[in-house]
Amino acid sequence: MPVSSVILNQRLARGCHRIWSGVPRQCVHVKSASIGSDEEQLWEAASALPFTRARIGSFFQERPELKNPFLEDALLRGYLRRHLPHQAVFSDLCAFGERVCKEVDGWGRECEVTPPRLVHFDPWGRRVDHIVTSPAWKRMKDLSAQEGLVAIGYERSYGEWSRVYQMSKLYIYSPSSGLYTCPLAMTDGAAKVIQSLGVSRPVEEAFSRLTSRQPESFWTSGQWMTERQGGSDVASGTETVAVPQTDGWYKLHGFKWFTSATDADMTLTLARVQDRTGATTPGSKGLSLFYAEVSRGEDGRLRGIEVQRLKDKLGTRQMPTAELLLDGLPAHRLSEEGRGVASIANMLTITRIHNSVSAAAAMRRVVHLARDYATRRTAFGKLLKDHPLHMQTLSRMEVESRGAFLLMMDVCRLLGREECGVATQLDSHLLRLLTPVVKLYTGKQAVAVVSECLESFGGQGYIEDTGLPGILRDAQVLSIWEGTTNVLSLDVLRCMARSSGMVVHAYFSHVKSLLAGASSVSSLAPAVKAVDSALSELEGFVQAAASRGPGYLQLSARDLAYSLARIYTGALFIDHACWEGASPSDTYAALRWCEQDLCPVSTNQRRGHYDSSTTPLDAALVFDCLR
Ligand code: UCC
Repeated sequence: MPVSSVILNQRLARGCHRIWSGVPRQCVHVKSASIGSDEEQLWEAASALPFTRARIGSFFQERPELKNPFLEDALLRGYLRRHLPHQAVFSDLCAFGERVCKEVDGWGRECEVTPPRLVHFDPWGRRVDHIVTSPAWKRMKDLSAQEGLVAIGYERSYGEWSRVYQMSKLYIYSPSSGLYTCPLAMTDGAAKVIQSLGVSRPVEEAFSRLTSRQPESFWTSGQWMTERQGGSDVASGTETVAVPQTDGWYKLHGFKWFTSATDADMTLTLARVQDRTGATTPGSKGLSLFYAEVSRGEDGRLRGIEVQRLKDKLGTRQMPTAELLLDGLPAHRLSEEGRGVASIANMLTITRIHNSVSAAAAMRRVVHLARDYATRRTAFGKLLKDHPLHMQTLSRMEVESRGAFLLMMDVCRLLGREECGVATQLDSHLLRLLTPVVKLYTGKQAVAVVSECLESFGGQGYIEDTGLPGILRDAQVLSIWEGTTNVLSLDVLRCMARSSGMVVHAYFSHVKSLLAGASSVSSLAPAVKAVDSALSELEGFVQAAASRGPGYLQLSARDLAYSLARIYTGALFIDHACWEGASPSDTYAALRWCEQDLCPVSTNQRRGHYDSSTTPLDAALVFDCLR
């Protein structure tokens, strides 16, 4: 190659610094072809440059570092300092946070890259239906027992604050858990159902295993509710029948369309008891709640279960989700006949709260990583943290994450009070109303915040082995399972109607009492004013809507639930910022939260969104046949 070409290549190499890796390959070719000393000197000079030969340059972006999630979370520590100032709790959470970032987070990644698989047959053709999970998934089970991730809620060592302690631990753990929080949510829910129905034979042993700290005896539970006809409309969608046996047990026959974490040791499930003629009662009144163990016979086959296939999902790939044929599964009836939905409702309350913990935790995790990345990544001549627009974006996400945390923790507080027998009627009403509210609101927030946050890593946020895309995929399920946003919005209406409005009365009086405590804090005045006026609007809406038809209320259900969430969270922000140990960040976050439209249900009412004339227009728009 002529010397002039070499020089040209060098210029190209300089000009395309960092972006064009084609140049070095040509330089390699030059070296092998060089014969004269001039050319060798040129080669020496060229190889001192970046991107010469087959090099890829000297610049490598530093990865965001996961630090101890307990120590990094000022709001979590502040909240616990305020409500649960026990040295033992702080030491445990700090040690666990260290374990999560140093050890467990890697296992979570292992779960993601080694998803479960189903082995239907053994090498000799016998049906075995083995769900093979990764070693990391199994380690998660042992860790869950050792760390008391379910047990803490039942040991109640910290009385009414035990749930807050347990959920703080799960909040630290969740984003690194490889979705092991899903079986833990159902395990906790099953323990709660058993406890509320009475811990007696034959579920005594199951209860002690579900709440055990011993890895060798710890069990997880499934929650098999969803059938082909629908996951939401459980009352009419459940076809599984329970055939009574002479020993008092039942055999279940049916098909469960989504069963999560199917490697569980036991399950709670719904079925319709058959009478002597084989008939069953339709609807909700025909459903009973059953307990079944997942076990194998001497032939190695699952007793009464065939695993049809594993689901191919957008996210939660770390965890097996299966279709199951129940073909004579031995089961014990836990509820009275026909009280299945009411009896499993406790499980739904627990899993919905766990869902909110995971949602708040996902937001916290991405903001934590983005914050760290902003101190490492330089663009346009300075670190990301020195770009005001970038920091504005991160601070908005920080406010959302804090809001999700405060709302979620308050529901955990209420749950703890109820379980320890210290809940007032107001607390119980609030817990019933806020459980669907926190689940639906934080589930949606998580998808938005995680999606937004991936942008703050640039293209790296879209690269699979950074682990970041998996967080978004897993967040997407949070607004779907355990009741979609609309189903839960309707649950809000249902509990308002069933309590004859008591749940909203409790809501209004609690928010007012939180605001009253802040009336003299001038720095929070704009926030207090915003929440106060949104609350008046909401009260006005609820009073007026009562005289409208059910169709009107139904159309408002989603906005109503959002309003309940935003106003209540605003009051929690204010309350937390008033605490004597609060920081200026707490005040600033409260002010920011309260700047948004806190009462979208009034806003959209004024726009006529719930008027009956709007419904045909909405439908015509969707089908594009507006005239
Ligand atoms: O299984 C699934 C995936 C498992 C994965 C777990 C992940 C956990 C999170 C992990 C975090 C990482 S997903 C399953 C998803 N399916 C659902 O969530 C069901 C969604 N549908 C509903 O929630 C519906 O609203 C139904 C099924 C509850 C509605 O059924 P009914 O029969 O129409 O219900 P009714 O008639 O309204 O209520 C029947 C009884 C009433 O009690 P009584 O008879 O005493 O008046 C209600 O008060 O049940 C009571 N009840 C409730 N109680 C109904 N809902 C509730 C509730 N939410 N809380 C308390």
